[in-house]
Amino acid sequence: MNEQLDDILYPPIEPYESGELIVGDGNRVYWEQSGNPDGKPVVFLHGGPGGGTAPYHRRFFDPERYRIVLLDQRGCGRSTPHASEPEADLRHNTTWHLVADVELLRKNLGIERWQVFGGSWGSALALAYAQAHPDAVTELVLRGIFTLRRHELEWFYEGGASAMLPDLWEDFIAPIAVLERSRLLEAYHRRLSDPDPAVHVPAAVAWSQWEASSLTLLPDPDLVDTMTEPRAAVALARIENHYFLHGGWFEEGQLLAGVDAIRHIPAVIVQGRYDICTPPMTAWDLHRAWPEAEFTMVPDASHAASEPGIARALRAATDRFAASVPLAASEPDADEISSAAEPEPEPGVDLGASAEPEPGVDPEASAEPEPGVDPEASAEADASAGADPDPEAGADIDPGAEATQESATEDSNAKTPVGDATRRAAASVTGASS
Ligand code: STX
Repeated sequence: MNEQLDDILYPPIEPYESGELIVGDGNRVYWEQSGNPDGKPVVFLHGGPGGGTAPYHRRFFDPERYRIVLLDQRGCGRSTPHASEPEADLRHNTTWHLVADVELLRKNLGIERWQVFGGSWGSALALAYAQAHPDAVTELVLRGIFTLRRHELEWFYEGGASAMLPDLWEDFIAPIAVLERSRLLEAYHRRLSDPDPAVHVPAAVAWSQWEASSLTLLPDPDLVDTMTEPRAAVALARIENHYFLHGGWFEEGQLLAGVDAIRHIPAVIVQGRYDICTPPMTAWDLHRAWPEAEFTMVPDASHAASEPGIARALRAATDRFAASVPLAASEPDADEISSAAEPEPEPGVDLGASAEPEPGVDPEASAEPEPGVDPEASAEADASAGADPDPEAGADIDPGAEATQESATEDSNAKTPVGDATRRAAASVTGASS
């Protein structure tokens, strides 16, 4: 994380509580809460899928006004079983399992409605969640929009982006035999699912290095190092490849077609102009489908939430949505928030902001970042996608039901105070950011 980011984001904080949610199928999902326990609830949806959360993800939110919830999606971060393990089984890891996990967590934390914040894959998951559970969402803050349509996946994993990064592309295809290169997602799947580490580790490292190298406008060696560490790389590559081979279990274009279900929800879309991983065409398509959502094209950024222009726009959005939250008050009325919100000038090019400016509220007033501490180097990505629960998934998956059953028998979805050990663990997490 660069120094500039310390001037943009809130100071590093530690969680006041954390736990594991038993979600069924043997999976436990790590979650944590930080900020103000009586504040405005927000859930952070990380990228990849398979990227996990990082401590700096707490810093997009005013800790005095927000009750900040982070979770590591199935199979990554501190959730178990970890997808890097030999026995990892991804059959119970799909978009619709994750949507159900987020909803189960909301209920278990006793939160009625929350803001959903997600970039990249996190934006896809946020859209999917909001479209499935629109009444649970107060606002959406979306970055680096990704909807997993065929041409988005072909752009990044089947050769399109080689036009921009030909040198790095050579490294990406190096583990794949020439005769297999016309179907790279499938060729990678064969290697990533091979139980032999001599086969799956180099493939995962090449996959994650390709991704890491594309996320920032200027090279970020720390980010590349973090994302190519073998355990993190294997989880990220296996989970991403699994999701992308299945098109995220979406109908083609489902997340854009589903916008009607959520267009009444106040939303902000932030997109980097030179995003190679999730190029601006998708954010533009979302903007066209959803003109009421505020749209910002950041002129000097690529993909990562840790890029200064993107981080600034994201913080401006969360500050604005919290501007009317009285300090030390409990959950505010969502309508009040959206009507009192005041857009603040952003460095990006504003291509169609629709929020109503109202005089008198200074969203910056209570949000002074403190310079000085570099939490953890990382880049970020999260995205969310939303749509109807998959009919295909519904019958045999039903994660909610299993979760209830399992938590009833194991009784371990109870909230637990954060002990010293947990605090230390939380402070030392270095998984791929976003
Ligand atoms: N994947 C885009 C995405 O969500 C296609 C993403 N890429 N890298 C990340 O997220 C992390 C930085 C979170 C690992």
